[in-house]
Amino acid sequence: MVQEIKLQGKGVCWSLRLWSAAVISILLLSTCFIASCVVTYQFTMDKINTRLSELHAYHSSFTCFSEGIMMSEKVWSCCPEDWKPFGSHCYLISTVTSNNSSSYWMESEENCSRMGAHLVVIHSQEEEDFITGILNTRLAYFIGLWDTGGRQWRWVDQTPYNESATFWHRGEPNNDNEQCVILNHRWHEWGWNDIPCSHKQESVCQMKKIYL
Ligand code: MMA
Ligand code: CA
Repeated sequence: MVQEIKLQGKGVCWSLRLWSAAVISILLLSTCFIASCVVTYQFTMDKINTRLSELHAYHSSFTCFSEGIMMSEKVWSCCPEDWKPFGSHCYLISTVTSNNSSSYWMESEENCSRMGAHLVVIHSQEEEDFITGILNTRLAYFIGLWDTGGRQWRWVDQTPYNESATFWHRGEPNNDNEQCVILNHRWHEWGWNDIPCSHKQESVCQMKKIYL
């Protein structure tokens, strides 16, 4: 009888130790988990805030859209107010105000860049279709493509000019003295045309979305 009680006492002692070890481990693990959440959150917020304050110099408010279907992959993408979102970019139709310029194309690019953007760069049929869908068929718009000389076409964001993703009108480009490019509607079709940089045209600006 006495022996039995002793054995029971030892058992209680061991299970108590095991339980304490388990509780302490769980507490330690949850502390680590919470700490890593706090650090990750702080790091992400710092990155977003830096990008937002950079852009707040040009834009006072933004519109954000939720992307992704599953809760786990849900992100917010933002464009400055009045800019239109498509893919990973935001787009704005813009006009320069000056009345006398030797290069309205250059002025248009500078105007975009004052907003933290650049003249639009087009790399796919989908992007071409989205952009032409927001334009007025009676107007013409500068894009971020120019001839550095001798028909060497270059995009303003330095991405490579890919001949197989170009949307020139039939017969264009047609003139070595026309070193800037517009998007316009001709013969019921949107397309690109080289024109003199000194012509005054509307323009399309583009910038990367901000992801939250
Ligand atoms: C014509 C055609 C174009 C050229 C513009 C210049 C109206 O279109 O020749 O290729 O760029 O003129 O204004
Ligand atoms: Ca032309």
